[in-house]
Amino acid sequence: MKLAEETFKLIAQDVLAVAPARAHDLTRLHTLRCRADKPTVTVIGKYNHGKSRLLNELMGSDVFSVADRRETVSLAEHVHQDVRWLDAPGLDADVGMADDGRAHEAAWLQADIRLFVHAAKEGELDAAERRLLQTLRADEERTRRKTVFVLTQVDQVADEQHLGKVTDAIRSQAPQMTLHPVSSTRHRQGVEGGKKLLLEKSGIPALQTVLRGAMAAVPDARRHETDLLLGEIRQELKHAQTAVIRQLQAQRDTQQQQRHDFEQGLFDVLDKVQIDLQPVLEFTGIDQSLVPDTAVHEFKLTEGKKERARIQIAYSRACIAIRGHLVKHGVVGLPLAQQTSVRSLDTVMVAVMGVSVKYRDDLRRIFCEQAGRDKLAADFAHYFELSEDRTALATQIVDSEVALAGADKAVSALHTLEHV
Ligand SMILES: Nc1nc2c(ncn2[C@@H]2O[C@H](COP(=O)(O)OP(=O)(O)O)[C@@H](O)[C@H]2O)c(=O)[nH]1
Ligand SMILES: [Mg+2]
Repeated sequence: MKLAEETFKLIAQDVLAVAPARAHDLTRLHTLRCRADKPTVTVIGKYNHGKSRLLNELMGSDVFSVADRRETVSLAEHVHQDVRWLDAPGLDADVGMADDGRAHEAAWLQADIRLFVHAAKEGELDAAERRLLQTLRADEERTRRKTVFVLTQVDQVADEQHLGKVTDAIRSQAPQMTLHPVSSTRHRQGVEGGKKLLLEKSGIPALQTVLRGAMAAVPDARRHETDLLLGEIRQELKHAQTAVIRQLQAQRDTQQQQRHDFEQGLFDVLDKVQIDLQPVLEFTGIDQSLVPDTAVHEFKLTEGKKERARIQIAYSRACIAIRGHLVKHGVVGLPLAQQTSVRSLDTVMVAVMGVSVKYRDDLRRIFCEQAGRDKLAADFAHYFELSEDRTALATQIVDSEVALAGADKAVSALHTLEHV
């Protein structure tokens, strides 16, 4: 069934977003699914080798412009007896890009059958023609689009013997190809003069028979080509989809594992801190740290000062242990939005713990009670998630999710193309 242009365009967009290298195949599919009904025949070959005239003779009318100089700059199209004939510009090394583009369009995007045209009087194929022929052959193997080798202007060659030499030479250059020698001039003379022998000798009727056979095979070839292109694209999309699913899974696993390692590590550190704090927290009698100093004690070392120093040191050690854990897990600073102009305060430790701890009760509350530990775990996890590597990973995951959505969309778009 033919597909609406607009529908195809939307599908192509989705597919191309995932498989940009398939632009050419999609354009061809566009021809196959939206345009093509009549078999399309085009010519391909160098300037002045008689392409336009050959098409005129095959159709039996002078539709396409024939010239001794460079002609046929645009793609000319004519429908004749249910066949779409396309006259393409010539291919030459010194030809501008525009002509090459149009010849490419005709041969690769439009045509079901290509007539590879080479004038007998030019002798052997040149390197560019040989390359082109190889490409056409390879494409025929893949897509089943036929290339027919037409040796034109055979009347221009001195005699049969010379023609034999030329055909032998070309056959050895392109052994897989069958040559179809023709003369448009003889054909025209035969038609106009009603000369049957000349007509036969022109090679055009024989070529028409070959073409009829090729045209009969076009519907099958098109089905094959459509299935082939869709199949290849489908596979590429599935590959892309699988790859992004795997990537996303790996990223999520990493994300989870890192979080788990961070939390587990912090628990272990807090357990150790708690044990280390025990000697400081356990005391008998009165808590000297709570006994205030007075002016009299200003330059004296009191029990209260000693105790408070012990608590400070214990607290510092706890902080060092936690800071070590944070750095190990990439929590090296405050997120940008939270930074102040006072660099020494710009740390996660200060943000979570405050500036200092003086009393045993504070140490107990912060490090030993469940609520305190839970709060530490939650606060540090918060900064862990805001650290550079973690936010980068989170961004990567979002990117992968977007890519996966794109791949899913492309797969279902292609599915539509396959089943509408
Ligand atoms: N003698 C002779 N001249 C031909 C034949 N076919 C084409 N020509 C001439 O070759 C020139 C180029 O032909 P054209 O079809 O325009 O070549 P194109 O550039 O490949 O399309 C024109 O002058 C044609 O009349 C042929 O079979 N015999
Ligand atoms: Mg031409």
